[in-house]
Amino acid sequence: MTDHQQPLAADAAIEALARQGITHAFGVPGTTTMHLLDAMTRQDAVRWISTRHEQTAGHMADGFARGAGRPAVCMASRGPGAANLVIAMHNAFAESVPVLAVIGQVDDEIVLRESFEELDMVDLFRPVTKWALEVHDHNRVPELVARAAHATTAGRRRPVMVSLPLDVQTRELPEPAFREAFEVPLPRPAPESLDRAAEVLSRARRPLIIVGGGAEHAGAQAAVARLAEALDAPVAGTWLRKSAFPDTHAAFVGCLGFGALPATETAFREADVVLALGARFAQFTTRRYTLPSPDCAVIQVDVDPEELGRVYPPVVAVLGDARHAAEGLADRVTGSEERAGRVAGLRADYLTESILPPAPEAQHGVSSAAVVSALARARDAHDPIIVSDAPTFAGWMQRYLRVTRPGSFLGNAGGAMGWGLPAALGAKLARPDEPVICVSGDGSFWMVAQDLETAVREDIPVVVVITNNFAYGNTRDRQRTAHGGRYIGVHYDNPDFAAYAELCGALGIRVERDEDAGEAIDRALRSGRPAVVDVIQDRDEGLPPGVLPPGRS
Ligand SMILES: Cc1ncc(C[n+]2csc(CCOP(=O)(O)OP(=O)(O)O)c2C)c(N)n1
Ligand SMILES: [Mg+2]
Repeated sequence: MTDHQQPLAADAAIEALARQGITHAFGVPGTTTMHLLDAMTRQDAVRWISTRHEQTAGHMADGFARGAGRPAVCMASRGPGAANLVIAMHNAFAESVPVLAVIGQVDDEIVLRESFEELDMVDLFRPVTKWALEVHDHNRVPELVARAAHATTAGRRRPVMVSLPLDVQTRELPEPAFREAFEVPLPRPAPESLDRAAEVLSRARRPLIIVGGGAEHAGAQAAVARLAEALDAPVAGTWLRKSAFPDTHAAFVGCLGFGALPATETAFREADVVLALGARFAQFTTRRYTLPSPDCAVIQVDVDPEELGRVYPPVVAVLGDARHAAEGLADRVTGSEERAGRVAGLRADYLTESILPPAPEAQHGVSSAAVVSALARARDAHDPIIVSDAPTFAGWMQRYLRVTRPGSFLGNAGGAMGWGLPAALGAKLARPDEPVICVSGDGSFWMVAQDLETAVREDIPVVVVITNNFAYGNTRDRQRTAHGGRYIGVHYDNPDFAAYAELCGALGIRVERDEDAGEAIDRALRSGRPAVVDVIQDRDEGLPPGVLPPGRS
């Protein structure tokens, strides 16, 4: 029972979250969040999960939001706790994921005296959120907490931070005024803009449709397929958005971005018209802004007006969601035999280039090719969600792992090492009936390995496949190609990760030979337990043949 007479503003904050549809909150407790946690004991709408670091709490909320399609909360206590969260919020911001950070702040009564762990939250989070706010009037807690949660999904999805000073939380609020939750529909594309876009597309000789995360979020797969067929145009995904369009479709020519195949880049380089559906022309997708030719006409469809023309001024800018835009365009465009022939040629090249190269005969440890085969086997047998944290191995999946089901591949284009394990845990909580495999580099896994304990304690059975090359491989490869092979600070030793997993109470399997990888992943998935498959690779194991590290060199 509560030891105070009246409900507090902290209780109202938790109820406001629940009323906005929040079901999961992740975090590390601290002095300034004790009342918020206490309020959670008096309700059961929001499940609290303690993590072993605020970074993982943020990434878990991110993985949950991506898996569920609705926001989750991460919570931290003032200065140090909040600072630990920033990396996760940055990643979610870069990836347009709706995460709400709730921070307990120093009391208003003593703020601005450099009090214990004091740090300006609004300043700290401003660059990594679409809205950062602090509430100073306890009467406004229900309103502003609800608006903060709502803002994560209204318009372009992005993180929001709300800071609640401790003495605001602990004021009595017997009759809070709650807001009703409501959804903001995505903007529908204006028919005139679709008319103009269809005209340009129908006249194009070498069009390319690029589908990004916005298209996947809008559920545009079927509509884009119909458009590609009506227009006779190839379709490319953006970097690591592998499940935005089915690999099996005859118009699909691969994903752009780091590790892209020549056929995919050719489709972009030669295009006279590009239709970008929920895609933002990112650095890797455009090969550092070198792929589109200067005369290429861009038609851009996005729900965020600020994204339209940010990189390339479009000939037609369409404010609206990708699914309705693709549907409207499919009804308007005309096909062409010449273009159909080009699509068939690019597709044939893509299919040839995306055949997995054979594993090298003489090599230490497990080849990356064998890991791709093992993942493909697991995909066929278990239809899992594959979560990619693996910096260097991501290039292998980008090229050679075929993905079809929407929402079945979550890639980390935000860049933060260590996103994978916690994001996989969040995704598993969001979609408990689907198996989840996280593929992580050894360096990345070890940055967040402590949260294997969270997986065991909270019974979240994900399988982590570690491509273990005992190196910051991505960085090592840059030293090889751009710094004359003068290696510094990129090689290290690892503990036995399978033994570590067992110590945490998870299943641990060590794999040392190509032929054992598939069986190990299968066994881990069938165990129904949190599991680590430690795939021992050569110290020089790295990128697919012919792929150079990204960068200027
Ligand atoms: C938090 C963070 N720190 C540093 C980097 C820079 N960085 C990118 S990849 C990488 C090495 C990754 O090593 P590992 O996870 O073992 O994957 P590998 O490249 O060996 O497959 C580093 C240090 C980063 N992206 N994120
Ligand atoms: Mg490594």
